[in-house]
Amino acid sequence: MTTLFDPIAFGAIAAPNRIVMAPLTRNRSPGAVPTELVAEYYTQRASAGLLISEGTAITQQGQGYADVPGLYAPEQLAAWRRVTDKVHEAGGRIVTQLWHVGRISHETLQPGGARPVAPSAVTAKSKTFLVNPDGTGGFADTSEPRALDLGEIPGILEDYRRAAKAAVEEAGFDGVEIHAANGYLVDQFLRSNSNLRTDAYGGAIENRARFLFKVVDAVTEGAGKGRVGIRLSPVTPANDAADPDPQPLFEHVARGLASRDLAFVHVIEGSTGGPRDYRQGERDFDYAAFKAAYRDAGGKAAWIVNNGYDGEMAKQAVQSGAADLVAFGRLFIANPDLVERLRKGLALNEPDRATFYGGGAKGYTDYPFAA
Ligand code: 8OZ
Repeated sequence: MTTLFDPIAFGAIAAPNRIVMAPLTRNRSPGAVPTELVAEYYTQRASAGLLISEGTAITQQGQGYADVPGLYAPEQLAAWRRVTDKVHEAGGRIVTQLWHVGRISHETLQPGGARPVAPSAVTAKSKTFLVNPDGTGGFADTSEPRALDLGEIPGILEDYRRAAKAAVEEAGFDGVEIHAANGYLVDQFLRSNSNLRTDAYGGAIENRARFLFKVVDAVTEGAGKGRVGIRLSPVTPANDAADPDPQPLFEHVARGLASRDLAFVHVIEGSTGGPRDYRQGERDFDYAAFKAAYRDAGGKAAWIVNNGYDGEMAKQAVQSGAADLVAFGRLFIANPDLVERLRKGLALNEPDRATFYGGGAKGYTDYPFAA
């Protein structure tokens, strides 16, 4: 019987266990450059089977929140190299999450104060987080986006390819995860409420999924085969993502991904950070059918599940074969040694919400290891 603590190899990655640290936005990289504290934070968690970095902007246009790190300037890549070197010295593995927020941004974060870009000029009913010049932080409505011209799409795909290549070759990551979840740019193309395009990227499911597949191909060209994963959230309402019937949309996505040589597919079940039984439209989403669509089409990637798992649920998911690995978010914020705690059945530290976003060491690198 396969357990949560058994090793697994997928693509170019060999993990000593099936416990993954989920990507977690922490807003502790002023000027988009990760600090030494960021390196310490990830290194503390290096016993995870795989670390997935917080969402990291592929370009300044892809930035949507204050103090989120990037992959588009030499000093950002050099700083990430210090992070990945420390993680590797500690025996860990780390991929970075490639992030373009699309319309979930604010003019003050964009190059030249421009409007954020999106599939269509539809403002999200969502907030972003900004830091004021006096250092205080606050939530702000997302700005009205402008629709991407058809002719601009190759440039965005090139941004993905370049960031993926730099992430592996310069920043030293073991691979990359494409952020295609939670209402950001790739998800905005998928959903009928944010994609009103009438060209080859809008309308029918096949068209709305086109951008995602092109991003996967560009990122694979940049990072190399076996070094690319993707994160999807079929039903989440995060950032105003909505679709009347996600099942056929995501089964189409699953079939298209099957032929693309991914290392892993990472699925958020339910509402991100919220109820697992959340649904969009008339019917419950069938996650087993979604996975079967991928496997039946020949997909070989490792299957990572996420959202509200505790140790028991995770053990069950791996033992039953429902998943190959399980990603934990909040539990990893509060427990740097989560693997050991789950293995030994030790008590868990409680995460402190007040220090999730922004700040320094408090609530970041000061959670205690088990005695
Ligand atoms: C929480 C706060 C800001 C961003 C996501 C990257 O939902 C995020 C995010 C989460 O994927």
